[in-house]
Amino acid sequence: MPSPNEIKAELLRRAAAIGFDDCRIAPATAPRHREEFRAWLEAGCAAEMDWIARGAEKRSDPQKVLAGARSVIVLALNYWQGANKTEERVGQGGRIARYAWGDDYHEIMEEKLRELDSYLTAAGGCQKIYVDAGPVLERDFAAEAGIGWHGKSTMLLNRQLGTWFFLGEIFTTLELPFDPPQVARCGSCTRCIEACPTGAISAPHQLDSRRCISYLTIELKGSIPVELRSLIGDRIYGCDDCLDVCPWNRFAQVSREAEFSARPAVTQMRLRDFLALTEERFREIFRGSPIKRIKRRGLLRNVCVALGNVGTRDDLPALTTAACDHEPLVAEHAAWAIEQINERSRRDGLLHVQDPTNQRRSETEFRYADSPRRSSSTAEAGAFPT
Ligand code: B12
Ligand code: SF4
Ligand code: SF4
Repeated sequence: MPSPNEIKAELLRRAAAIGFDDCRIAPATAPRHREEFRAWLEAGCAAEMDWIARGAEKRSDPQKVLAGARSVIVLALNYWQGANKTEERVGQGGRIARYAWGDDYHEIMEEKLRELDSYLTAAGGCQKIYVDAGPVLERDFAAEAGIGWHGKSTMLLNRQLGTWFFLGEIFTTLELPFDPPQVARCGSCTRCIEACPTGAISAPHQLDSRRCISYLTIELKGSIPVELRSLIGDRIYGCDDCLDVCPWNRFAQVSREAEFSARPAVTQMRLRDFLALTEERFREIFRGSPIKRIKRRGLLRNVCVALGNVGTRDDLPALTTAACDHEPLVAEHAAWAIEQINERSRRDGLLHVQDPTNQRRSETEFRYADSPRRSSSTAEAGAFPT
């Protein structure tokens, strides 16, 4: 049998060979922030994600995940596709969070993790693998293993990858040499907190899902609270604002995974084109994409909110059809969007009449004047956190 050091060396070699960007090991002990996690649940910050509370016991004790677990191997996979692509689409196609531009990371990572699992089984271990969906506080194990540190946005930050990476874990009964945690490097920076359009980061390391656009556009199944709709702007799936502003993303390198590159639906469709999608066409376009999870009804709901915020009178015919959609969720949000556009047009008309120079504001100017706060890009980042 190889020694623990030999197993670790071979594991790292294989992880790099199959494309992981980092691989480190933490002890399979109770996660450091389990009490904070409990408090987060009790404060209602998980919103309607009841599945998190259901798995709370396991999330607080790795022995309940895998009896006899000794080590948690944490793997990071970069998905960064280069700068500015989302900004280019502002107001046209609606913004989609970068992690969802290409193929679904769950399947891509699970396949890679299974390869490493086979090696560890041959080395005498018994394993369980997780990507996102398991009852695991992934960022706590990742921080303990030294993959990065807990940013104030709650994102895990890595010195080379910034925030743009996924996490996966292998719980194993093998006792492997552990890696040391890293020191936190946010310093006095608070950009992510300031950039959040909805104030969802209520304090450093505290995220209230009830206000987070990522939650509202992906996890929430029903109607989006009316008071939050205007703050969503043109985001139709997830949100990257607290990631975009992070100065550590200056060091991000384009991912080596071709599967994460953007699909045509993500880069080419205009907002109102999404409203014409049938169930069948939606499935075709988003097969193998994370976006398929929210189904046609979820995507069209989000598109209506975005059009309500940035749309023009040209979008009204498509919205009028959507207001009769067979899904009441879509119909309700379409009716709201029509009201918003009409209201803007009325105000635009008033401004036009009141303006003595008769210089009508351009549609774009008008749109942005009424749109929610926009975040600056990483490229504009000034002070670097110490
Ligand atoms: C539920 C969930 C969400 C929810 C809630 C997010 C949240 N912050 O809790 C919503 C839908 C909002 C969401 C959004 C996003 N998510 Co998400 N999400 C998860 C999931 C499934 C569970 C997170 C969880 O347990 N939350 C409970 C809270 C308490 O835990 P936590 O946020 O991880 O907080 C940790 C630290 O903040 C720390 N902590 C707590 N208090 C304190 C205090 C101090 C002083 C310190 C130092 C630390 C600390 O301990 C906590 C436990 O580790 C994980 C996968 C997993 N199984 O872990 C993915 C995961 C966190 N998500 C991920 C991603 C990519 C996103 C988005 C970027 C997607 C997007 N672009 O729209 C956004 C980012 C929003 C954000 N700022 O976090 C990645 C993050 C990778 C990374 N580099 O960090 C994960 C790890 C999935 C994966 N396998 O890659 N997500
Ligand atoms: S993902 Fe968006 S809404 Fe959620 S905390 Fe970050 S900036 Fe705020
Ligand atoms: S934006 Fe600043 S405070 Fe927020 S995670 Fe990045 S370095 Fe930390």
